Amino acid sequence: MRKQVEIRQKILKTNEEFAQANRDFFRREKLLCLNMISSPGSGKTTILAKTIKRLRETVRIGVIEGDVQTDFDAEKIRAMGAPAVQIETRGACHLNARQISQALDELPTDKLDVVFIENVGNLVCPSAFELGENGKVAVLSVAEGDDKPAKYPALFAKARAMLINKTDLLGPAGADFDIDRAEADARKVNKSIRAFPMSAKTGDGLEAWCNWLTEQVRATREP
Ligand SMILES: Nc1nc2c(ncn2[C@@H]2O[C@H](COP(=O)(O)OP(=O)(O)O)[C@@H](O)[C@H]2O)c(=O)[nH]1
Ligand SMILES: [Mg+2]
Repeated sequence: MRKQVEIRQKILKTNEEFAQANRDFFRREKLLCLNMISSPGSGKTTILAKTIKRLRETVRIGVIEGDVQTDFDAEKIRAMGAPAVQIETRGACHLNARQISQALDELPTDKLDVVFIENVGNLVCPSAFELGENGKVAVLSVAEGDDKPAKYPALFAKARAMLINKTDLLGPAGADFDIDRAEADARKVNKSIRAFPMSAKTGDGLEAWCNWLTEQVRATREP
């Protein structure tokens, strides 16, 4: 047991060294980096694709995609005209900072304002591994249930923003999700978290999220 604890500490220490190097890089380049974390299927890739389309003229976005297998998501991002690098973790349930450091070499970071990291779909492991990002963005969809912030507080405690996606599925014949409850539970562990209900499918709510993102870019460029 002690040995396992030692191995885990070593992994986290190595990860922190790479995370610090990434952090220094983002600070030097005045580049915003946001780490998106959610369960599989909540809509991260769709939200990113719609965000890229909407902000095409004003914010230059690049994406690092993390999945256990396939490069489907990087292809979807490239189809929107944005640069994307796919990391296949081959079984691992989260991205680590070394992988991000390598992926950054493949992105034209000098021509970007934001690097989004789409982490592997999982509400637990990714929030334990710092990647050197400026902030985390938690994504939920209304089909997952409004109790997730209460059940998985670690992610919501660290996130700058929470996106509540698929609001088009709300209604008597659809999903039963109390947005106020989800927000209130997230605020119990994080008073400053911003909540953005949205439907990436219909575009509803995307404007508020894109305005917030634009403001985050501005604050990173001119601190
Ligand atoms: N109804 C609805 N479906 C959505 C919405 N956003 C994404 N989806 C669908 O949900 C599925 C998973 O989306 P994806 O973006 O791949 O999720 P990811 O695994 O978090 O990247 C896809 O079939 C999307 O078309 C939404 O706002 N409303
Ligand atoms: Mg995806």
